[in-house]
Amino acid sequence: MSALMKALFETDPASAAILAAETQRQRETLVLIASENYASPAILAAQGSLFCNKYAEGYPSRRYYNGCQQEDAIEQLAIDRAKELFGCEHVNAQPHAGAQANTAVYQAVLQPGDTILSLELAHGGHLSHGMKLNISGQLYQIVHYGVDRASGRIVMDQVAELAAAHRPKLIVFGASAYPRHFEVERFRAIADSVGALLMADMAHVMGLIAGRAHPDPVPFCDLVTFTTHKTMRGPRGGMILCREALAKDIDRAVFPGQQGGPFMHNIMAKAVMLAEAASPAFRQYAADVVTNAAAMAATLQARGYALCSGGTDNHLLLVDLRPQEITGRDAANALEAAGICVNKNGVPFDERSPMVTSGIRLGSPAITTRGFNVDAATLVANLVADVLDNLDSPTVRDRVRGTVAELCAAHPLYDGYLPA
Ligand code: DSN
Repeated sequence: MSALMKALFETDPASAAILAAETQRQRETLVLIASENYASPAILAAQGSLFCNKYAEGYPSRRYYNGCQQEDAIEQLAIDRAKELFGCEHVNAQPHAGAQANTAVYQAVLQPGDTILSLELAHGGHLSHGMKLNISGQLYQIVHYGVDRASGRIVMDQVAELAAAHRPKLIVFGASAYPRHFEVERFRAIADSVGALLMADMAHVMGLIAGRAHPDPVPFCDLVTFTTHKTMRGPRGGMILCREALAKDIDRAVFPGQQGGPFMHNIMAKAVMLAEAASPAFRQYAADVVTNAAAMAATLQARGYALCSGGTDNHLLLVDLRPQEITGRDAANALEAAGICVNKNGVPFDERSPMVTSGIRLGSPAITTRGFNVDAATLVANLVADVLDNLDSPTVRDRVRGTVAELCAAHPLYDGYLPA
């Protein structure tokens, strides 16, 4: 155990015991939650660094506090690495999360009452794209496009029609539960046809973009937001990329518009994440995430499960459980009991509530970080199907849990972090 961990166990045994239990849970379960991943030891070290002690309101070389030389250096390093990796004009590395990044964009480029055109939450969108209880839904007029009932794909003709009818100031694409690529060039053309700005929220797929395993929207968009802890495999947080013309407004909206002191320890971890994401190993990782998701999709389909949109282009699958007449909640609970963690998820045109749902969302990013290849991903998908086929069978649950334990033992996590 490291000296820092030793200090934690000595200072606060109660908290340390909870961390130990969580470490065990992460080591002994399979994570198929599409938005989760494992940060590297280097990223954990950066997040636990003494950069957490420093106030540094402002931006590199324009701070409101003294003593920020190393804060300037680390934030500039993160910015320069992001510019290089994504080929963008301006970077803001300070948003505490994806929702803050999106809210800052809205504050920067819109006035209250302006119109945003975005994907319906129930069709795979995100809270911060205009849900009525979110600040985005309260400050702005929201118009939503959706997916086609048969194909499960975004209906681009509807996007064009809604844009022409409502003249949005901002068009947003990006999603939390959409398994397909986006028609970026068509979005750009539609935005241009009505004089709207175009924002991509790439929270889910930015790691695939960094690893060149997903079409790159950056050249086509005025603004790109993303979270750093999903496929990017970094610390929890958000970032914004934009054109130089919007740089001042974006920076002002993040600070002082939305936030106070930046989390410098997290910005250090973002810098480390960007170095990792530029490596050849990360390119292989991104390719493997897509290959593993495709293998899981094919396996589940062969076992008789319906996938929204009929498959996947990226890291996630949305299983529609309506034909089996089981709820997403029951499916997710049964899988958790068998050692496999997924989330219940509404499917487009779902009749059930978001707390029950008719689907589950699966993703390959975490198991791929853990070193699972296509054969192992296929086995995992078969285990999922075994549980779903036998939802109430303790025998099947125990057998699957045994296989999960073997898989976890063969793909150890965070060796030496805490005693096993
Ligand atoms: N909550 C995230 C997800 O699970 O996709 C989106 O922010």
